[in-house]
Amino acid sequence: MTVTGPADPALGFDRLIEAEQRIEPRDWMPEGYRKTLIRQIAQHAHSEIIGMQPEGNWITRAPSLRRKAILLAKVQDEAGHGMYLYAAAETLGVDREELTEKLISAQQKYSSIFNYPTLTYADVGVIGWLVDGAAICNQVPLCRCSYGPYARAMIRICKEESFHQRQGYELLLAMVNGTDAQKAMVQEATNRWWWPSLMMFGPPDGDSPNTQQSMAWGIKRHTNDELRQRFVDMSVPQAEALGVTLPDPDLRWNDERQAHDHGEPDWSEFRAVIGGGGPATAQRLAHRRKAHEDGAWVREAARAYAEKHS
Ligand code: BYC
Repeated sequence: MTVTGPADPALGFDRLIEAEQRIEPRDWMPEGYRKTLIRQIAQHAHSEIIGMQPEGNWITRAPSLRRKAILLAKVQDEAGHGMYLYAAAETLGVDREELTEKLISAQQKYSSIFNYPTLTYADVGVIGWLVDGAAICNQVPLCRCSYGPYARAMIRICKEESFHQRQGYELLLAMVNGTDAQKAMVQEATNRWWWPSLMMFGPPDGDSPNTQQSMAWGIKRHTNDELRQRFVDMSVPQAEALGVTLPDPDLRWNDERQAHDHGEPDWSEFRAVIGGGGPATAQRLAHRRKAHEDGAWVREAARAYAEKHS
C-alpha cells in the first residue's frame, strides 16, 4: 500500500505495522525486515521443494492406482508451493536462481523434518497427518503475515495443506483398520515422526534468536512454543481416534493450564540436523543438485526462447 503520510519512510512503515496493514513490495521497509523475510520465505520455499523427496520415494510403490494418484497430486502441490514462495521472495529483490544456488550449496536451510528417511508406506500417511498437520498449525497464522505477497501465497498453500493432512489421516485410518502388521507399521512410523514433527516449530522460545523481532514486525504471529503446544493439543485426540500411542511418557492433560504437558524433543539432535548432519541430509542435497544439473538444458532453452522473442 502507498504511504502518503509522514516524510520519514520509517514512520510510514511503523504506522502500517501498528495498524495491522500490509507492507507491499514497493513500500519502504527496514533492511532487517527485508532480510528476515528473504531468509524465512526462501527457507520455506526450499522446504517445499526438498519436501517432495521423502514422499516422492513412494510414488512408484504406492499400493493402488488411487493411492498413486493422490500421492502424485500431493507431491505436485508441493512443487507449486515452492514456486509461489520463490515468486514471493523475488518481490524482495532476490531471484530464484540465486536462492536455488544457496540451497544446493547448503548456504540456506530447509526444514529439519525432511532430513529423515521414509522407511515404510505408513510414513506417507504419518507425514500427511503429523508433518502437514504441524505445517498447518505453523502456516495458518502466516496468512496474516505483515508482508502482502507472503500472506497471500499462504492462503492458497494452507488450503492445499489441509487436503494433504486429510489424505494422510484417511490413509492411516485404512491401515489401522487393516491387518495387525499394518497397525504395527502405523505405530512404528508414528514413533519415528513424532519428535521430529515437534522440532518443525523451531527451538524453544528461550533459544529462538529471531522470534521477538519477527513478532514485532508482524511476520510471525505466535512464538515457536505456542504453536508447538497447539499442535500437541490437536494431535492427542487424533492419535486416540487412530488407536496409536504418541511416544512421549510425559504427555498428559493439565487441567489447570487447559493444555497437555509434554516432554522435550532432543534439541541436540535438532541442532545436529539443522547443522547439516541429519540422517538423509547428504542424500537430499545430492538429489536436488542432480535434478538442478539435469534441468540445465531446460533453463538454457527458456533463455534462448526469451531472447528470440525480446
Ligand atoms: N528446520 O529463531 P528461530 C511443509 C532455524 S514445508 C530448520 O526460531 P525463525 C511441507 C532458523 O531458520 C514447512 N531450521 O527462527 C512440505 C534459524 O536459523 P537461521 C516449512 C530451523 O525463523 C512438503 C534458527 O533455527 N515451513 O510444510 O524465527 C511436504 C533459529 O530459529 C527450524 C516453514 O518454513 C527447522 N524446523 O522461526 C510436507 C514455515 N526451526 O535462519 C510439508 C515458515 C528453526 O537464523 N517458517 N530453524 O540460520 C517459520 O515459521 C519460521 O522460520 C520457523 C523458525 C518457525 C521455522
